[in-house]
Amino acid sequence: MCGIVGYIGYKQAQPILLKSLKRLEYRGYDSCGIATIKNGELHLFKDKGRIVELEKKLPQLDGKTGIGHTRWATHGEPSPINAHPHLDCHRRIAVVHNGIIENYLDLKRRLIEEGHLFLSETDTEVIPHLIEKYYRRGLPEAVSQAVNHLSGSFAIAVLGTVSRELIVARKENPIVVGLGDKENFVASDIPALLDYTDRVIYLEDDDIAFITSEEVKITHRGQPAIRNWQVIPWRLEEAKKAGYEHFMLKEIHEQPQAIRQTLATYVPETGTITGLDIPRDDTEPNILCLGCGSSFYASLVYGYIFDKLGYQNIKSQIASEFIHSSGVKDGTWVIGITQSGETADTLKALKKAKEQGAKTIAITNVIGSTVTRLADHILYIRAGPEISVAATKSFAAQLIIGYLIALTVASVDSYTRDKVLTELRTVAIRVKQILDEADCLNPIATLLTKYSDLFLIARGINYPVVLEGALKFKEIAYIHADAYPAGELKHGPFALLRENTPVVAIATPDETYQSLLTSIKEIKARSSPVIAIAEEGDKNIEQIADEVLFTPRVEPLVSPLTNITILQLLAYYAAKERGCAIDFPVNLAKSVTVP
Ligand code: F1P
Repeated sequence: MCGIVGYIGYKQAQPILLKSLKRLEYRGYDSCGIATIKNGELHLFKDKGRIVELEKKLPQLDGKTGIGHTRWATHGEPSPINAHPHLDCHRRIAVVHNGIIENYLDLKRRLIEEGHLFLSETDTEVIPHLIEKYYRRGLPEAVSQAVNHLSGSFAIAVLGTVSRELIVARKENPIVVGLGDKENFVASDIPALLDYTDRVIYLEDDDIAFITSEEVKITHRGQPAIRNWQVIPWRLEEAKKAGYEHFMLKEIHEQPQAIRQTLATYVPETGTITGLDIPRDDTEPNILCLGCGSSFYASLVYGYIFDKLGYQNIKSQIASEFIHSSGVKDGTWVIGITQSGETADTLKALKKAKEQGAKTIAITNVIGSTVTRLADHILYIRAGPEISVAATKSFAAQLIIGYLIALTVASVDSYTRDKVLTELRTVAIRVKQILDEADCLNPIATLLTKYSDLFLIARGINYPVVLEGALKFKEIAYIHADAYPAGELKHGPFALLRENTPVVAIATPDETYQSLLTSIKEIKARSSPVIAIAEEGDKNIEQIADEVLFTPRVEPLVSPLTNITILQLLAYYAAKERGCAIDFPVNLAKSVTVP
């Protein structure tokens, strides 16, 4: 949820920390701060608001060692006092933290009894005080002792005035160490490091790294540990806006590439599917897909894809709901879908499934992310870094993996398999066609901003697509949007339909088309404006809908990829018209690392 950065080397830390923090703002942006050390003195500046605002007020904090933080509040409102870094009583130790310390009230009470002075309402503040309490023979020993007393989840970076080193520790929250030449870096996520290095070490749970400008020493539960570094496959350009006004628009435009790259990873140009890391030797396994938000909606599309390819043994569940359920039977394939690979609810659910004997498969975009160390099998989507909080290209890439698993698990003949693969290659071109004419969607998006409620409907495989579309309207345009399978309207929602409740209907051709037309007529009879998404050349629809957005012809099975592109663009333009902070929606964060 929060973003952590750290630097130790021969350059001034402040500009590096600020630049890195800006690349992590998608993780939280309600307050921020940095601390540096120079000549044994700690310099601190923190405030409410985003990094650009902090930058305007920030004095020059000298020092070639420093830590920084951008926050998504959990304990205590966004305020300068609650912003990180937090300090011990004597301003000798500074800590930034991502996660939740579950036993902080207990620790805080005891530390106060022992005379420690607390300033904030955060759970984090117990950490510098605990380190202070155990400080005898230096910072490394004190940090190692302090973390043993923390329950909950955390990634922390610690700075002390006495020795020139950075110490980081992790438990169930991400943190990576970036390796430079006579300098080293720390960050919650890769985009923060891309300006400086492409070599990283992913820490494991219960690791502590002791970092100087020359070396990185790691211990695991007190014992020395070796962690090999890896090369980051992403380029810096991919984490920049590249001339687009927002990351979200850029990422929607990268959708054809995300589809193509993900496909190319598992399907050579002329061949069949290879290298899909899924359990072998199981006939007709029970499959349960788990995810949150967009990733969960992707899993719902999987259900329809599998069904259409003749495989019914698949279900989906919201990860945070699965946690409270009785779970799964031994041997079930449990597929955890998570773009970031760090979503706490999905990780928790997957862990539970694994403990119950499930065969776990992770679908993720982030190499080395926590889920890749948890699951038995890993399937990477190749979407490139996704910065905007609202998922777009990762959703499309997740769908591609769904098609490939379905084609592998269902007993489809080679003709069907080749046909679907050809359709998937073609759909990237069709999505590009939509993007080339994206501006035409602007007037309809503007029209939608006139209303405070919006309904979206579809039937069959496009039902999860309207759920995902509605999520985009809520997340970035702050328009209340509800999605329904069209058949459900008459079971309740019709009571809400009026002239001021527009309905966006996906009416692209498939076996549900006629029923969908009937639903549209029923809606029109209740005078709600209908905006239909239909295949180009569809004359029927023009007669009944108020507005029609035409999409290029694709096979119904792959239509979620074209239809979601239209909904993403509509939500984007609506948000833009409303002047919303599109990449950084209020109260949200991209990487939800708290359960
Ligand atoms: C899941 C998710 C995203 C959503 C937002 C919050 O993330 O719900 O779908 O857009 O970013 O988190 P993930 O598990 O796919 O990383």
